Amino acid sequence: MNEPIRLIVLGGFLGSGKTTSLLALARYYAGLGYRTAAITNDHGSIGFDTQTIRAQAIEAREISEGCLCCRFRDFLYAADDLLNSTKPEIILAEPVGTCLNLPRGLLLPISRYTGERYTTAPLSVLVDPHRYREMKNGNRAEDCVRYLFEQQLREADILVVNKCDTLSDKEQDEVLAGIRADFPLAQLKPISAFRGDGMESWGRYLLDETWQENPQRSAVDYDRYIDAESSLGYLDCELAFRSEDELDLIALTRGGIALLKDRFEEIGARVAHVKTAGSSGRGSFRVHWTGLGEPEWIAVEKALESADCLTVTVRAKGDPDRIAEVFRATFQEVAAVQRAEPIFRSLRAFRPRPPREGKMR
Ligand SMILES: Nc1nc2c(ncn2[C@@H]2O[C@H](COP(=O)(O)OP(=O)(O)OP(=O)(O)O)[C@@H](O)[C@H]2O)c(=O)[nH]1
Ligand SMILES: [Mg+2]
Repeated sequence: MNEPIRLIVLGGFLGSGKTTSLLALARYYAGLGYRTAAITNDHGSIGFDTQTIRAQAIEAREISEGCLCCRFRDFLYAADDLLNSTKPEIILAEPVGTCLNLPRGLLLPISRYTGERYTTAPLSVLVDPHRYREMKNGNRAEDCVRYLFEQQLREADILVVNKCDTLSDKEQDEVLAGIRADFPLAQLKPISAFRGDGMESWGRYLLDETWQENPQRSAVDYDRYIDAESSLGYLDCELAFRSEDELDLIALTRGGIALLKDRFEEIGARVAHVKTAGSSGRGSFRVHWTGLGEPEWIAVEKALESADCLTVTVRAKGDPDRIAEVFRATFQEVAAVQRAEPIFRSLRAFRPRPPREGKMR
């Protein structure tokens, strides 16, 4: 009989760095000679993270329109499909950044029903230290979102404190001490997925067969979970531009994101993660903005699409219809500066379906 495949689940709030860490882990395991594949998860069907992961030549399957626990059967189909096609030794799975109840909703049924094919690694929950501080100070986050954030941390076997490259040694010590005091029974792994710091210690632990489950886990309050999930509006959009002159997509996107920041603030929409991918004759790029600090621009080697086009997903606390209205007006305005007209090939905004307790679909 074949060895069971190691299934590594990377949880954590929106923008905490799950996709970046998944790619860093895949690189680390490739260096050790393992074949890896990925399962991604999105409320929409635009597949932003899937494209990012496939661009690194990693085989990926995507579960859309619902979280991994609610789509458990689809998750198993996806894992089995990978198993039968690319035969990975390790599958790295990224649930949506609002997913809760991963130990009971995903890891337990995997062990119970498919233990001969898959062996689960300890649950990692990525933490953005700046979000942690924001949630702890509590002046921006409303209760239900803070509940979701903290409950995600309570579920973790390993709390992976990411983005340590953005902290001084003193700040890192303070954040780690705070997290250790709040969640004393989870393993703590500081990393920088960007720089690769801490990957060895975390990556090895994920392969360790002798790991201990965090005994601190408490039951999920589904009412608060549902409130949090539906309070975070979701938007995805694919847009192109009609223009007589040559378009400067980078300048247009820069203007669009800057204006969105102001407009979202005006309507009280609090950004958790805006992800943008663009492709033009002048090059391809991704822009991430987590609502903390400045948007981050990443140059991408491979054009995601040939024409001047943008893919945008937004997760922000606020009314999705208002968010969509503002989004549309913003891109009309910044396109007009270049005498261009946006063509919204698709634009959808909604409150994600409430997670359903104990229901497998
Ligand atoms: N400075 C720094 N930034 C990071 C690091 N890891 C991720 N980021 C940035 O954090 C932002 C969010 O990263 P993602 O990997 O997309 O986060 P995610 O958790 O997958 O986000 P969702 O899929 O929306 O939930 C991006 O701007 C990343 O470049 C890190 O180690 N250091
Ligand atoms: Mg992601």
